[in-house]
Amino acid sequence: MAFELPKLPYAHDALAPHIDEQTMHIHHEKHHQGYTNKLNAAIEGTDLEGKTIENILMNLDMDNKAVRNNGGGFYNHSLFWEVMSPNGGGEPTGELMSAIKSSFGSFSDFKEKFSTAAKTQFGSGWAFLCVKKDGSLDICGCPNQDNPLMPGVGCGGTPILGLDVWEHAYYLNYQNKRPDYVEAFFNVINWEEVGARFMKNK
Ligand code: MN3
Repeated sequence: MAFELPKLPYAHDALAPHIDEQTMHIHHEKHHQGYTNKLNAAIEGTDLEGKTIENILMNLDMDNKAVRNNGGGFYNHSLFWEVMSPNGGGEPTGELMSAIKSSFGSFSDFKEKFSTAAKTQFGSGWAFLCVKKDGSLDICGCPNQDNPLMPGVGCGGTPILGLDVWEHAYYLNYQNKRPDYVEAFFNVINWEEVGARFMKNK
């Protein structure tokens, strides 16, 4: 069974003005579809066919550039759409908030550390909030489509929140002003979904 482009959980214009409709169309239907197609082509007829994307990434041969780039791209964008919502923003609650406080000090300390990872990721890449094996949270930046499920990448946890800082994610609306895009992202974070992912992976 080949990987399929997941449907967006909201309309393309639902995240505006924070993320504009045209960017969502191009990002989802061109970029994410492209990673999906190229991932399927790269695993077809190999022993990776039929495995879950998590299994593929956790056991990845980092020299397999086609699967590293496109499997990473498939997974990262699938996470990205789900952790945003038109009803998002604000702050998390419950056990996730407790974990944020115990790992970073406060929500604003977390926000600053996550934003710094996103703003300072050189070139193309991602910022991730991850759950580690001991249940603590960590933040890392990763280049290109790498993510911390891959061997030796980032902070080595399971990503529960990811922010795409490739220029294709923001350039139409924000041009070179990546910090403005990072700030706007906090208005659409779906903390309910991030919290559910925390509970599942802690
Ligand atoms: Mn992207």
